[in-house]
Amino acid sequence: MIVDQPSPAGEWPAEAREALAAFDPSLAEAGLVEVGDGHIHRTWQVGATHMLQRLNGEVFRHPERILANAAALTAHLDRCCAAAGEDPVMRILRHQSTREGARAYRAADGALWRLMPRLPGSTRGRATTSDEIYRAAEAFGRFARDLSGLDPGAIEPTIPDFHNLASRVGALEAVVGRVAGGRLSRVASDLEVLRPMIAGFAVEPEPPPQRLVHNDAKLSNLLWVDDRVQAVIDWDTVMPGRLRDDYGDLLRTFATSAAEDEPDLERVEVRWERVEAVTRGYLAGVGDLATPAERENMARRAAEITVEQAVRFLTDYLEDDRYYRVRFPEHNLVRARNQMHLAAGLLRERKRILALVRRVS
Ligand code: GN1
Ligand code: MG
Repeated sequence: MIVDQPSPAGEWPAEAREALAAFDPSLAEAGLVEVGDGHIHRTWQVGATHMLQRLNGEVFRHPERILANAAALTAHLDRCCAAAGEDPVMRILRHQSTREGARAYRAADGALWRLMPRLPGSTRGRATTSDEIYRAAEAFGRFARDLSGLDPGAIEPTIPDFHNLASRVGALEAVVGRVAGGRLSRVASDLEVLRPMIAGFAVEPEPPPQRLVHNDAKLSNLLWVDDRVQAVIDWDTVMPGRLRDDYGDLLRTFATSAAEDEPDLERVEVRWERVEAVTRGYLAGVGDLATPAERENMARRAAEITVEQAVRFLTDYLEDDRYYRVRFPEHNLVRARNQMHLAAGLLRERKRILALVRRVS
């Protein structure tokens, strides 16, 4: 977790204090430290005990769905933990109600703020060993297995068409047709590389979303205690989806040791031992949940979801960085090029990945 130094009192957003007072006035004087590794919401650690978050209402048009879904997921996972004899306090995200009994505090500007007791453990910025990667992938597989007992209809999609490549490509082409000059001229050669890659996927009709999956399966969404994954966090995009999306995202983020915004593309290379660790870990986690057809789709998805992510970063670059938080002006372009390069690497390994997914029992 990238935790900045505590901000001087004067720089704390007044709204954060206001929100804390609505939940628990005794927290209003606690130290606030902004946690800076999310792309979407703004998050603060409150003292040692809570996390406070301002939900991004541009990205999540119905942020109240995040809260309703979290309540349903918590209730279900509590039952899973009880059945498995595990301590739910350690694994399960909870939301604290406001003093008036609401699931979140609505500020004067309409934004929703939520407060969550902090779970034990910490996030990690890098995964280095195969064992660590295996455990991370296994945790997301197990998460899907745990959720398989919950009716997908109980969870409302928080972002429609979230992992729909065709609709992501449609959004990119729409912005390409709308903007001119500057940023568009900078991406001309990127579009030349990207378009044939997209065409190569021969966008097939998507199978209907069948399962509840995490939809943002990556290292920064896990809490660790020593060498164990303590909890899967960031449930905002848990919604009906496909196993292949989580497996694909895991390969997108773990197949290379480089970060998704590494500008030196030589470092963005697929490492086979990482691919193996993800595959073995994820399949161990999902167990017999994955059907043979789902396994075949999983192998195909790794490169595709990485192209999808490149499309999303490039779209946002052309839209002047409305969606993802950026740290410098070309950040989204750097991210997009990184993901295109990685996708090409994953495409080269596609057959080998398929053979591996078929082989692992
Ligand atoms: C966003 O904020 P964060 O890091 O959890 C995004 C994911 C992307 C990811 C790229 C709601 O997630 O879909 O894959 O960035 N979340 C949303 O790392 O768009
Ligand atoms: Mg997320």
